[in-house]
Amino acid sequence: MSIKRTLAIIKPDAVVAGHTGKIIGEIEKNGFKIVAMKMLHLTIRQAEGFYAVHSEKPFFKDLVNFMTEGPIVTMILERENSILQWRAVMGATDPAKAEEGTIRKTYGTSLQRNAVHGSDAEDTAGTETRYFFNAMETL
Ligand code: IDP
Ligand code: MG
Repeated sequence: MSIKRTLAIIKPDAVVAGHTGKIIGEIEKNGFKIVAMKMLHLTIRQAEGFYAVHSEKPFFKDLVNFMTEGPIVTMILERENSILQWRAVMGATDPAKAEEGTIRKTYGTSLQRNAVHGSDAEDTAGTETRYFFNAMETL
């Protein structure tokens, strides 16, 4: 298995609650290398662009409002099989259904306010990392 990259986001609910450090600790403990990281406060347009794939979903507007309500921390993570491994560490989308010990189970508070994001496939990992980080930042 080759070393691959994925995009992780600590969402506004987890940042404002003061969980950033603990979540970064979980990431490192699980063997991911953080190869790029930045904190930023998304505009509505930026959040709409990031979640464009969900633009027809009934929860889209609420999701965009949530993702713009405060700062986020976005990171590129690297390890073997990083996309699936990061999704396993995050847990299921709905914290109520996530496994014990996962980040979403521990820090998520609702289906929407679920603390973290992770890319779901190789193509989206590529698109999403390029959305936040330019070529020079990801060497
Ligand atoms: P994922 O983050 O586990 O990949 P997606 O289905 O891609 O889940 O949804 C993106 C984000 O949209 C979720 O992480 C969650 O914050 C929000 N979301 C997904 N489904 C719902 C819903 O049914 N109601 C409200 N928010 C939702
Ligand atoms: Mg998704």
